Amino acid sequence: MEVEQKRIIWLQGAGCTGCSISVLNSVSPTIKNLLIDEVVPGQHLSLLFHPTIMAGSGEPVIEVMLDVRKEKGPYVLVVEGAVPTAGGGFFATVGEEDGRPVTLFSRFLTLAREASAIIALGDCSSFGGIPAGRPNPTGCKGVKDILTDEKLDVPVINVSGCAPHPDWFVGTVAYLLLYGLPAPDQLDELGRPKAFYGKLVHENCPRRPYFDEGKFARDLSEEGCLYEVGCKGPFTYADCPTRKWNNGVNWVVGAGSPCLGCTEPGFPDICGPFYRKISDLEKVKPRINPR
Ligand code: FSX
Repeated sequence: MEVEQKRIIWLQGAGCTGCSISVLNSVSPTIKNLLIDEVVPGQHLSLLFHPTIMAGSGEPVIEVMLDVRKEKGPYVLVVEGAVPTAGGGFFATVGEEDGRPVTLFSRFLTLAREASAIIALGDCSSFGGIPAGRPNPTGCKGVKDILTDEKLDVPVINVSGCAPHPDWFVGTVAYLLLYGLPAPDQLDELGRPKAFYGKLVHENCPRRPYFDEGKFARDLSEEGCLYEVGCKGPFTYADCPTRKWNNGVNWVVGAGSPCLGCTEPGFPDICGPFYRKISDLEKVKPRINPR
């Protein structure tokens, strides 16, 4: 059977590269399976450009990145990290043209225009995340906000989280390969796959019975719901309590720490201080049980 090559260009902006690290830690399939094998029968991912893991560097890889538009067939653009827009975007650059650095902002727009879909991987790329935290001197923005500003209508799937779970990325890619773009009712109002972000952390938290009976821990070592010590689970959508991390070993509340709200648009500004009860509930109320 002929194997179809599904081309991916992966841009990195303002972030910590934790999104890549998380995906590299995928267990089933492993990153080797993802890059070498057929992810779904008859389809192979062709990761043409990834700043951290590609072997090449310099002009040749920039050419590969740009040539993706000339060759026939669709490609998916993965964006990790926020896109700086202040000062013409010079806080992040990707390669050069005529000896001058080219901004990520400009590369992103060039590649986004012809992409069949964009996966905004991580909270920074989805909503701005930590790089866009107050006072945001670099003017960092998430992908969707930039496309809206530029009046570009390209399908975006937000795979939020700081960092995002590898399964959320792999599952999203597998869905794209198997079925194409998700129907609107498969995404939440923030453009995230409901399969992974459909439920509040609070709904499946093993400490939920404590919340219901009003038993709240006053410090992290106490028995009880962690809401009073900063848990953001009541307004955070993600399947961490059931999927867990590190191949299902544990998750944040299981390890005795509050959920930090890292999949949500307000992260980190409205989620901080992380270990204090959220003080301005008005900001998050609209996000509680909006469905
Ligand atoms: Fe952001 Fe990615 Fe947080 Fe880091 O680069 S979502 S800072 S885990 O890794 O963009």
